[in-house]
Amino acid sequence: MSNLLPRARTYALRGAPPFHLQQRVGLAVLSLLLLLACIPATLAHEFKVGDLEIEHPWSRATPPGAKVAGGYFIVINKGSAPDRLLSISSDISDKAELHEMSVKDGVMTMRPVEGGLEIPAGGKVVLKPGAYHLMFTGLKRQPKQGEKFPAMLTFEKAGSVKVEFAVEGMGETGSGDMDMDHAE
Ligand SMILES: [Cu+2]
Repeated sequence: MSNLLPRARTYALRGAPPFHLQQRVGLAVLSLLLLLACIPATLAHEFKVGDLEIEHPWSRATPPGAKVAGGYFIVINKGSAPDRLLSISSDISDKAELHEMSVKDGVMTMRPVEGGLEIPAGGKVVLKPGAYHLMFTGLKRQPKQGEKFPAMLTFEKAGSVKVEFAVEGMGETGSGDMDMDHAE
């Protein structure tokens, strides 16, 4: 802070409004606080294994009696070779499958992805409602909004990683809109 004083004096001598410097210091402090506030959230929602980063796994609360729940996240491959998401498991359900959704002749269909999902070298795949997604089938209990449940993702090269799915509200559609196209 010591080097601020001569600058403050310079401003005062030039007749600059005294609040000018205060405003700037205030903005710097605000930015720093925002930055610090963001760090724990980012760490809590990001998982790494090998060259892969898994960002913000999330699911949705389900109505009583529901047998399936979706699972979504972004996976980024920072490596120079493609990898493949092979399987998923979680205590919340009997099974977890990888699905893709598409519209054919105006009918929305959902089917399992055969042979795993490729994560291109240096690329990313977005799992979201209306596109690639996980489906937890045979739910043993209903995921509740605000909780997190663990799951294991297994990749061909990077291996297995334990992640936590943050459960959001029933109407949540994710950051993007509900487009029915495949993710690239
Ligand atoms: Cu599905």
